[in-house]
Amino acid sequence: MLNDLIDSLTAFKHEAEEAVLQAGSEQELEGIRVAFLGKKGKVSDVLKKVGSLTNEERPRLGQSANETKRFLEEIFSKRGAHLALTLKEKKLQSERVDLTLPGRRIPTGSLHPVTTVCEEITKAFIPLGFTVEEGPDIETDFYNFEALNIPKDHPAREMQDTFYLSENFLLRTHTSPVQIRTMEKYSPPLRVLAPGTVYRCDSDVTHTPMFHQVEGFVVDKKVTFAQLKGVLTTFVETIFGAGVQLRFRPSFFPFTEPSAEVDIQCVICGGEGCRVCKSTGWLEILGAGMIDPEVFKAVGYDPDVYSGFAFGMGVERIAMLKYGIKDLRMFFENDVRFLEQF
Ligand code: 2U9
Repeated sequence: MLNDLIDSLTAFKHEAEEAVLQAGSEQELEGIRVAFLGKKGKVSDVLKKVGSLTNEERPRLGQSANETKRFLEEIFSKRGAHLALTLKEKKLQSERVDLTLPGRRIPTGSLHPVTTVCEEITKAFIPLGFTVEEGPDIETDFYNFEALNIPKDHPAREMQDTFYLSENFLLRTHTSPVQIRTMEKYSPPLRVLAPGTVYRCDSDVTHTPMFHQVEGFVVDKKVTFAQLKGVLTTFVETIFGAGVQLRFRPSFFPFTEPSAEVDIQCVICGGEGCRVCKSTGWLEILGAGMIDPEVFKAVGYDPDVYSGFAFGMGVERIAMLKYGIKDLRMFFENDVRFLEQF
């Protein structure tokens, strides 16, 4: 009997060895381990028969069973370690990263061309001693019109198709109110630039209800029209290049007297005449003039002591001329193929 049992244990070793080699996963291996070494496993079954042995035989079976258990535990442990390693290698292989692959480009945003040109215009005036001021988009009738010598019923109000929010409040039609507010806040001498968004109830191929302006003004004792010409010549040369000709045409604005519209030599044809300049050789780029004494009176400056000049330009128009953009509406369509060119 004892020998039969010991033979069974020896046979288990061979059986288990073969089964373990066949095990392809850790779960399978565990199943085999339980079949041999578990509470209801083959080794336990043999040990249950110890009652039928003599007192001398029992320790011999015990010894043989322990030796079999040690042997089995060792082959399970070795195979387990081997399977774990194989699994890890497979995982590493499948998750392999090719570090030599070129990176994917993440699309980045860029500044809107109107923002860029607005900054360029502003920067052109900084070396001339100008500082920048900003004001609210919603204005009162006083700051947008009255203080600028545009009283109620003045025909100039019709020129600037206004979005009224109420009888007294409106969307500013120009950035000039910023300059009125600046004059109220500070005393001369002043050299100030007012860039910003403006609104007019007007929409066609060459007008949008919202656009951008940069206005500027200088107030001091004895400011002259000659100084205005000097400042604008320097500005034009910074933005459009040295040697570009300017011309001043008489004009009218309620807030300046005398007033002028300023043209530059056509940047497309160099003055020869083309479709952009309508064969004139000139392009209108801004308006300007000496600040009207009535404007000084509205902010409490003495027009007999102080004089000043002011100018104003549309940023979209400057951007169109500088970059040869033919259609104003392109600025507001937000087509990235257009926007990313700047
Ligand atoms: C104060 C006094 C005077 C600002 C000026 C213009 C002439 C002008 C237009 C250009 C194209 C507006 O965007 S546009 O349609 N502007 O022609 N602007 S003088 O004069 C001022 C401003 C503030 C206190």
